[in-house]
Amino acid sequence: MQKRVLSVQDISCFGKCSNSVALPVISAAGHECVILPTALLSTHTGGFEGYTFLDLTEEMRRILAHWKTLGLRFDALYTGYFGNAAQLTLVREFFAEQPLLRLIDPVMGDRGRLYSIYDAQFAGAMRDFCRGADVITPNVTEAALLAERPFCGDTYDDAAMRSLVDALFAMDVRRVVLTGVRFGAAEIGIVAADAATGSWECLRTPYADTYFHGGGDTFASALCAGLVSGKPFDAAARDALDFTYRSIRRTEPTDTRYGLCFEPELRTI
Ligand code: PXL
Repeated sequence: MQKRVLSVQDISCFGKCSNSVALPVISAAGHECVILPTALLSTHTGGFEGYTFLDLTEEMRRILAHWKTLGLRFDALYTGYFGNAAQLTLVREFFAEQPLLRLIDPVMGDRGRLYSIYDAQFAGAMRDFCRGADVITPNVTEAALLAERPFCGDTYDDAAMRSLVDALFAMDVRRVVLTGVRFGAAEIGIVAADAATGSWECLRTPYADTYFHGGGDTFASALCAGLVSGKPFDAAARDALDFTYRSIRRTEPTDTRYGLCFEPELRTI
């Protein structure tokens, strides 16, 4: 039977991220991707002046109430950018009883800074929301926020990285994929760790020396697609990283706010 994924994140009309990435990537893997939009923006908030922002909390409430009457079921819940903390509670309560794969990309910030609409209180609410997740995919900024530690840059020695991941496991999370980890001057990549098996994989790609917007969303969507396809965790993480890297290689670095050129890679997913 075809698998059904629910993607809960915003729609940013311009600047490929969130649902604009989740829909094609998850669909290309052969799965149905249903969206529950958290907000509607003219662009993402990463570098465009004067973006519009329509909060959809009340509409989410109405949509979920309708779905309840239909008894809809999903195989996976994949969440990203939320409009506010109340939305976290809404989604948590709705899915409290459903046995499904929970992949949470705790989107809150990057390069040591919170995105413009969030504050420390939201980070606390996201910490609660992550409890019980099968997989979380924080970048190093988000990992520090979740673990309530100061941001110490994107280069970690092995002991510091293990201590950070252990702090995330203590939030009752089964698997952590730490993204945007620098491995020396020439490489960047991820750490994929599983609390139950103790597996710990550092996966690397060449560092492009440019920050491309939407890389985290491309990675998390591809990881979600792979896990729903039944790939083992490490293989799904490796393939998602490769997909993201290939998309970055195709992206013209003229304006990195415009997102990744992932479309030509969709057939490889
Ligand atoms: O890529 C994460 C993201 C998603 N959605 C919106 C954003 C960002 C990051 O800036 O602004 C609206």
